[in-house]
Amino acid sequence: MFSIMDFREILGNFNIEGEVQGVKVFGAGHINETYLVSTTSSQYILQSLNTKVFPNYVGVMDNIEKVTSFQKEKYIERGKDISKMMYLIKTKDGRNFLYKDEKCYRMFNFVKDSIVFQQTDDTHILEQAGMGLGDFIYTLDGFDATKVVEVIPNFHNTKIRFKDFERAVKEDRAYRAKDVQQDIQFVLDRKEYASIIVDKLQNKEIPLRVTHNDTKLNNFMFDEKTHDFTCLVDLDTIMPGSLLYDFGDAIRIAASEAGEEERDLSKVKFNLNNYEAFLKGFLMGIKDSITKEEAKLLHISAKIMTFEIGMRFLMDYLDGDVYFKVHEEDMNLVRARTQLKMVHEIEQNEETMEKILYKYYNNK
Ligand code: GN1
Ligand code: MG
Repeated sequence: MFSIMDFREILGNFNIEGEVQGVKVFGAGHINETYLVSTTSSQYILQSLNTKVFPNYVGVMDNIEKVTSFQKEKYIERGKDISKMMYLIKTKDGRNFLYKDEKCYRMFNFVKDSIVFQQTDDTHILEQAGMGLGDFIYTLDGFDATKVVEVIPNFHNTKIRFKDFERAVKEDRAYRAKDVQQDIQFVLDRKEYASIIVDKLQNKEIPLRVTHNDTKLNNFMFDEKTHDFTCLVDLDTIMPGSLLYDFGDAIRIAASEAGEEERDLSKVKFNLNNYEAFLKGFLMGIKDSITKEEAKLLHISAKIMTFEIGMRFLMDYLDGDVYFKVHEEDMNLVRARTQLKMVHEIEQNEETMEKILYKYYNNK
């Protein structure tokens, strides 16, 4: 438990308005600690960034500052409401964050009257989410990707993730491999998925962009009343990447009928209506900023990104839960299994997914 007193000193360093009235735990991320701070005149998000996952926290904060400033300018040019985007609240001495007791604290504005959804089959929400992501990439289209640092090197380099996975299987640090042989084999049998996006990026067949890199549905915010998209949160992994990372990672949750931690695998199903709604919104949001090569791979990206995270969860289970927060002993295995089941589901639906893609993307 914590009290406002614990936060008083930290909050005193930031440029916030009003007297602090309350601080409560907020959100459901696996990596950072997040709090909602209420003052007499406003609300803010305070986060302590996990410096073990992000040792280059200076780079993380620098990326966020650069990208949100660029976004802000574009919003103003386009007459869009900047209170509907996330930006940094700096410290009183003008810094992006406060480093205290080996922790990196940063604050953001709280986008008012907004909510998140863990899961939904409401096509308005999904179309809005797709449009929001498409618009995010569209807005950052002119941003030079070399201006942001790769804060977690090779984060979505699925080829390297695959090698790491093979290492985890071989070392079997937590002595768990014997019980999950089928899951391991499922991953090993799909080695070819790992190179599809990475090779195209390396060969420059698809462009390197600035991407979000963590686009699960609960990182999208919506207006409480209209359920229209407001903004994307969790900007730590903003890095150079491919839009296919973002689209695929979003679909793996947006088009799943169950959550990442569902134990009943019969509930883990791919929902084509959800996929269609998200895709439709995405193509509207991104306008003509998408290239033909990228568009051609949109449906495939869902399978690849789901495969990647399934492999990461299984690897962490084999390593003894050293990366993702777990609240039950087998949590990483449960997460791995939902994701690998989703891969199987996507494989079954791939042809239909491609047909739906060309229903909306006509620019062949
Ligand atoms: C982590 O920040 P959070 O908890 O939403 C992870 C993502 C995974 C996600 C799976 C930096 O995201 O890559 O897709 O868990 N972020 C990092 O739920 O590893
Ligand atoms: Mg994250």
